[in-house]
Amino acid sequence: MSEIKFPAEVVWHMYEGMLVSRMLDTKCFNDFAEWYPAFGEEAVTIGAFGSLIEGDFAVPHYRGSMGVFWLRGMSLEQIIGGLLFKTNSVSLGRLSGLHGGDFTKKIMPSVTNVLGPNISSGTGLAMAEKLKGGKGVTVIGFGDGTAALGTLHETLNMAKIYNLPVVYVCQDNQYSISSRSNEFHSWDSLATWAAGYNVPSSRVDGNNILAVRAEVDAGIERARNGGGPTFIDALTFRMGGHLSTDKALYQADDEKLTWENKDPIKNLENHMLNELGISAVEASVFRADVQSRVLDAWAKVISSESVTLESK
Ligand SMILES: Cc1ncc(C[n+]2csc(CCOP(=O)(O)OP(=O)(O)O)c2C)c(N)n1
Ligand SMILES: [Mg+2]
Repeated sequence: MSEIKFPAEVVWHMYEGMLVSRMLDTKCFNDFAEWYPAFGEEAVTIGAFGSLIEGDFAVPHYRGSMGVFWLRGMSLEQIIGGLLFKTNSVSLGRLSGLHGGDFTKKIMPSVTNVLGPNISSGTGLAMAEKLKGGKGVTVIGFGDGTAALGTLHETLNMAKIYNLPVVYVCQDNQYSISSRSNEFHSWDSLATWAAGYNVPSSRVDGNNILAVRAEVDAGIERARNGGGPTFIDALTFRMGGHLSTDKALYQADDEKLTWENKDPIKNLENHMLNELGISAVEASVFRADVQSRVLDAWAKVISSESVTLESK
């Protein structure tokens, strides 16, 4: 990781974002009957959306979306309010926490459980921005399973033809529920597909947040300067089942271990210890602080007013 340089405060912010995501997921995993965690995929979500500025648009994949909400300025209380159907939630309980968003912060909600439409509607945002002559860039996240749908292929072609300011980031965790992506994709890397539509594309180590962010930054710059779309296949691994009740018995033990050793949060911590000269104690104090902020916000929100039929 050492070859890619970011200012120390940017690295700390990435670390904080990954911890917020991991801790919210852990709480949901433990407390809810059913949850879809992004364990192990935080470098993709936090890396891909970390450079967006005020006029840009975020269109996150459902898995790990809460980390993106936080990056875009939603408070922990608002995010948790969305999970618990509280009156402080942006949608007043009409959208579940994972599928939420906030138009005022230019975060497109995925709205339904149907996969694929966020790719086309996100591309529509990029087209609207271009027609208006704005400088905003759209980053769209989606899974490797979702990438097999026609939506991505139609929109990639269109984005190229219309030279749209958009970066497509595939959160390639190698699984669609229990199916292995190499069983349902004809290419090893989805970047090959995008290249077929003449869209600049690459595969990046999705467990290295510095690499993800650097690659997405290049795509954002291309888009902002009128260079059109970019496609990034961020290769990562779903550390665990599709949802909390799935024990992922179809994942091989040695493979699980290999990827656990590549945990993106530990990866960044090692970089901070070795390159930024922070101590293990500093890292653990910081982790504990993020955890208590998440748990305090949760305790505050859980006892607040819930949405009722009368809520407006
Ligand atoms: C159009 C559509 N087909 C199938 C499903 C059922 N489904 C829900 S999550 C999921 C897995 C999607 O895999 P991927 O896009 O790789 O995302 P991941 O869950 O791995 O993050 C599927 C098939 C759906 N919600 N929508
Ligand atoms: Mg997947």
